[in-house]
Amino acid sequence: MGLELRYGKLKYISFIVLDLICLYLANMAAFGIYVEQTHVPYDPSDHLPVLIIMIVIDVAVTLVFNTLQRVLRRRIRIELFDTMTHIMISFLLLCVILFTTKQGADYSRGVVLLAYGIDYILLVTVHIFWRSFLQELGKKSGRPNALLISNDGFVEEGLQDLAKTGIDVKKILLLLNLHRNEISGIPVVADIEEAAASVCWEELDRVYVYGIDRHTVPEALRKACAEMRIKIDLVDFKYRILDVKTVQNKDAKYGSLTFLEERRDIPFNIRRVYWITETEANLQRGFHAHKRNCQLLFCPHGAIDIIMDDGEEKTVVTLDEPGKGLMLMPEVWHEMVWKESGSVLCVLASEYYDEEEYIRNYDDFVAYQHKREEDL
Ligand code: T46
Repeated sequence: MGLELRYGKLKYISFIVLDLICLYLANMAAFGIYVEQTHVPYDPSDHLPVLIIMIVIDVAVTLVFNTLQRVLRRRIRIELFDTMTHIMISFLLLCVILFTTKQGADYSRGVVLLAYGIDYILLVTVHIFWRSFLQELGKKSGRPNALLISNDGFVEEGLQDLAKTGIDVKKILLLLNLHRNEISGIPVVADIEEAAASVCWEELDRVYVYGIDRHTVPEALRKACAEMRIKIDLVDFKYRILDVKTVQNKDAKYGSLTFLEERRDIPFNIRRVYWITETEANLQRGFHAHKRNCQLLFCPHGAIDIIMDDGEEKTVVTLDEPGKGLMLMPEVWHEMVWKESGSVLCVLASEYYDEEEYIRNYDDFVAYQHKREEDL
């Protein structure tokens, strides 16, 4: 774990400490300049009560207004603006406090004004240098650092895939989390807020979505990524064959039992279940794609071919045993062909039935695919 704390808080704290040092130095400099210019016989300790109030205000403004929120990825313009906002709020609060409590000596106003001016220049400079230093430190491994968004069913596969492409997954967000704290030594963030905070503070270079529908990426995370200018990459797959757990009794007369568990085996929330029965051999159904619906198809009895087409290539998977499941992602054109009469198709779906969400014309499907690619 090294020096890194949850939320990258150490970096946050380091900026607060630097801000306080700047404030102190700015006050000392302002006091020195003021005394030298005006030749007033004041001692620096006379300024101490005001300085303490300034420090308290500084910390409060940082925490309450979250003025350091984007400090790790600020560009110069944002740096100038955010730091100015911080200084202005602090200055106004200080004026109110000094006015109401009658704190400070006659010269305080001049020193305070000068101190905030010097503080502004110091803060901007220190932030820029400290940020570059931290970014250099973060780049040490030379490999991109990523947040992986996935779910229990697909996370391990996602880690392996990303490792092959030379990406260091630093944190994992599980959308359907069964209270796992780490996977293969990589910490699992507790919730979406923590993931968003990680994006803001951990200098992550990439966010990968693996094995879940792109529409389920939480809004808070989208916003954090947009703010930090991090692109959300979708490690897309069109389908997966799942080995559904089957309990085979030693005595064949008891048959076999196959079971699926939400969250453990199925990487989406099940909103709907349907099944197709009383079928003839060679029956053809389907001929559509879904915009959002993720589905798990299985055939507990008989054999059914599922023909999938992503607009570029066709793949056929035969469901011919109860323990074979087909996880079918949205935006895949699919057709089903019954190989035996009486075969049963069971489907678990992530969405409620909504005809608007179907694409039932192949040309529309191809056009939709092209549009999606352009949008990404
Ligand atoms: C899919 C494949 C594998 C409903 O009213 N509610 C439902 O939940 C469903 C699934 C269908 N319907 C109605 C809509 C149609 O009027 O049932 C009728 C037959 O549906 P469809 O022609 O879409 O059936 P299939 O076998 O072509 O497709 C079905 C699913 O609809 C589809 O989502 O992926 O099975």
